[in-house]
Amino acid sequence: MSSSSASDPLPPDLARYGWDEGWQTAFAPFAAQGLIPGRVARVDRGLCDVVTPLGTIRADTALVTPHDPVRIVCTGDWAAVAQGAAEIGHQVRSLLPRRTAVIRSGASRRSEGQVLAANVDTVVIAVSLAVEPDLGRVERFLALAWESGAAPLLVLTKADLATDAELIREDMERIAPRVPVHVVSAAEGEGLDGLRAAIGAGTVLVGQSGVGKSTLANALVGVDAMDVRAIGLDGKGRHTTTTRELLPLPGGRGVLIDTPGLRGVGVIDAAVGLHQVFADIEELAARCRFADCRHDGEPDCAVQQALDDGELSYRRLESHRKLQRENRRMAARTDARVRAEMRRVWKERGRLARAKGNHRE
Ligand SMILES: Nc1nc2c(ncn2[C@@H]2O[C@H](COP(=O)(O)OP(=O)(O)O)[C@@H](O)[C@H]2O)c(=O)[nH]1
Ligand SMILES: [Mg+2]
Ligand SMILES: [Zn+2]
Repeated sequence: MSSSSASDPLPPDLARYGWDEGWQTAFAPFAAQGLIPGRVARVDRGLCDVVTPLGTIRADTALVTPHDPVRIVCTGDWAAVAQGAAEIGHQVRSLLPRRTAVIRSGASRRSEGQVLAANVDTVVIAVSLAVEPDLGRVERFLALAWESGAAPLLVLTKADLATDAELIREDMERIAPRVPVHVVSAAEGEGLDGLRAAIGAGTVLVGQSGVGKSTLANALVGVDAMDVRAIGLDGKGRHTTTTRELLPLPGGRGVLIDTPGLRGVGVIDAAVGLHQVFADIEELAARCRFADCRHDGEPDCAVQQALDDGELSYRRLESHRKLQRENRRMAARTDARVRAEMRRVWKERGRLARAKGNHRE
C-alpha cells in the first residue's frame, strides 16, 4: 500500500519540521536498517501520526511503549518508522534521544510523569489577561519549562479583554526575571509579529485550559496551515482524519505544538527548574547567617530582611516552599526509570550544548 496519500497537503520536507544534521547523524543506524525518519505530530492510543518524507502516516506505537510513561512516544518526538506491508501496518521502531522534554506530573497523584512535548526550544506559557492571574500557577509552569531544557517565554493573551495589562505584565516580570513577556490578542492580531520573531524553531504552547492557546496557534500558523488535517491511511488502510498538535509555521520558521487544556500541572523532578524560577530567593538564602536557615525567625536572615523591606512577597516565598515540598514528594515517588531518563536527557543536552559551543544561561 502507499504510505502517503494524495490528499496529504504536506510536502515531505522534513527540514520544515526541524530535521537537521544532528538528527541525521542520530538516525544513521536506523537508515541502515531501512527505516524512515519522521516527526510525531500527534499521539492517540496505540497509534500516532508521523510526518515522514513520504507524507503523514499513521503508525503503531506498540513497540515503543515502555512501562515508564516518560519514555512513551509524544508529540515532537523523532521516530524511526518501519513501513508496513498491508497486513502489518507502519510501526514506530525507535525514538531518537530527545533534546528536550516538557514533563509534568501525572494527572493523578501517582508518581508517573507525562511528557507534553519533545524536542522544543521554546516553551510558551500562555496566561490570560481576561482574569486575575494565579501567580503560583505561572511559577509552576515556569519550573516545568526551565526543567525541560527549553527556554520559557510568557505570553499574556486576550489583551483585548484586559483592563490592567500593564500591571499584570509587571507582576510577570517580577516573578520571572530574564523571561521575555509578550502581550497579544489573537482576536485583534496584536503582538503576533513580535511573538513570531521571539519563538524558537520548535515551540510548545502550554497553559491552563481556556487561556487561548489553540486560538493563538491558529493565528500564528495561519488559516491555511491550520486547516491542515492529518488525512491519511492508518496501519490497516483505513482513512483517518485527526487534528494535528504539531503544526508547521509559515515560511519554514519551524513548528508549533499546541497542547490540550491542562486543569492543573504538577512539577516532577524539577529541582533544576525550581532553582531557576526562584533564583532570587535562593540568592537571598545564600546570604542568611545559617546555611540551613528556614527563614523563620532566625537571626541575620536575608530572606526575612527582604520580606521586611518589601523586596520579596510572602506569596512568592510560600509558593517556593510549596513547590519545593511538592517536588521533594514527587521526586521521592518517582521511580528509577524516570530519573534515568532525565539523566539521559541532561547528558544528551550537555553533549549538544558542548557540540554547539554555546550554553544557555
Ligand atoms: N476576546 C478574546 N477571546 C479569545 C482570544 N483568544 C482566545 N479567545 C477565546 O477564549 C476561548 C478559549 O480559547 P482556546 O483557544 O480554545 O483556549 P485553549 O483552551 O487554551 O486552547 C475561546 O472562546 C476563544 O474564542 C483573544 O485574543 N481575545
Ligand atoms: Mg486548546
Ligand atoms: Zn533565612
